[in-house]
Amino acid sequence: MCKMRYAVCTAFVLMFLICMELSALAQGYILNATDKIACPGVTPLYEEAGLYYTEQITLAEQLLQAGYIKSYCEDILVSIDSAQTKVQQAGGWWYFTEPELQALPLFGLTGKGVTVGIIDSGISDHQDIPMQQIIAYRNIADPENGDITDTFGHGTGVAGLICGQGEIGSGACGVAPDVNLVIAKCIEQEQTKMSDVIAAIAYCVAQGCDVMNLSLGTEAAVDPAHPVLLSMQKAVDAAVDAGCILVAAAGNNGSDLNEEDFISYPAGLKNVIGVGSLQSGMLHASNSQKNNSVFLSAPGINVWIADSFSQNGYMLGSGTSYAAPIVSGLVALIKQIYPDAGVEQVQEILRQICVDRGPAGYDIAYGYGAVSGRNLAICLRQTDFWITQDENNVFAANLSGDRTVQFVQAEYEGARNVNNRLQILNMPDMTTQQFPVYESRTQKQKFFFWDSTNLIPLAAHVDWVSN
Ligand SMILES: [Ca+2]
Repeated sequence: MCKMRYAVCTAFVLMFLICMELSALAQGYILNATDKIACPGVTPLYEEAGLYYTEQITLAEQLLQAGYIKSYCEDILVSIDSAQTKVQQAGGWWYFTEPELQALPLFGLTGKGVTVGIIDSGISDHQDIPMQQIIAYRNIADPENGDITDTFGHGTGVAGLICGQGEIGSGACGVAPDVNLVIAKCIEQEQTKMSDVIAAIAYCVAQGCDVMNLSLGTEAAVDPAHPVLLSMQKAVDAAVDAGCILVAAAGNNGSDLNEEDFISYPAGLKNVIGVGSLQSGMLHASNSQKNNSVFLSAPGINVWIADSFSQNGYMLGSGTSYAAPIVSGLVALIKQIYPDAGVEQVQEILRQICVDRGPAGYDIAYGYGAVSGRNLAICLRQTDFWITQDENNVFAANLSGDRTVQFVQAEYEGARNVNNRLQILNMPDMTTQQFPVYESRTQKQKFFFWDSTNLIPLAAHVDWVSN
């Protein structure tokens, strides 16, 4: 069957090779196939999703007539965040000093064992980015060319926000420093094609990515019924079926185009987590897109990013491009605890941990709200640890299962260990208090963290040895 198809296609191609010089090849076509196609002039974009590509409209038409494809459509351009701006100025660690995110590096959740795909302009060597954690890479537009150097100065910043290991106050800091990276370079300069984004998604799935970051999107208004979006949705659905979580920048046209129906894709596609940007104070950034593609918001204005071009290696970056990777990093933490979590479960967790802002409930500026790493840590660790308060105002920490803790009395006099329950007698008047504890079975010192404002444990740095 395949051979027959190949033969038929070959005949088409022989015919069209003659005509090729006469046709305009600048724009290619995405093919929505009924089955696998092996045919000169046709390249696979995402075979599992039935998506292929050709530069020859006549070939696309012939394949349609012969029933090999259900439809085809013109490829469209996708841009790295057009409004992303970078400023040569120090600062910008606010995103890690906000109460909602400040405890993140301490939570013992680092994304270890999770793989994040970065579909962007490549990556350049940077002192804060753990290049050894790159487990696979490809130049999507030019697979023969192994070079994935960041030629635009965007992907490196995105990578730093996901897994940068720099110090707060000097370096690029990410929320999931131990993740593995897959680099799918599909952008040389500002723009790429939707077909390359589809091929990049396919590549990331094939490399076993748990999470994909797409800090890019369509700039011009696209009809939601445009066939290219149907193709893109097929690619997203196939990736989601494979267990991937896709996170995308919602776009930066909030100020210019204050229309609710201006949606950037892929953020606007079903099952893609669209991210809006926040400025200092965790407030909506005015240029961040306002529409129902925004699932939640994250810091994205004047954040300190790794930069491959500036002299000191850093810039202040702004745009939803830089909000999305913070969410991708947080999703990696979710995947660390729940490796099999699908997009619906991840979305439910994200809904729970967001801090509602703006109009009550979901709104098109903040989505479900401002992302909170602190709430995420509580959410992810709640099965390990909980706190009770009795009538004498005694707080007790309990561990699930047969685990026990022994409090190091000398460290904090207001607590004691009673029947393997950690009792905290006098709550310290601090937002977050760190308590060292020993786990009896391993005798290893652990820490947990306590939010005395909300009387909730931020069980962190507790890498319990399972039975
Ligand atoms: Ca709201």
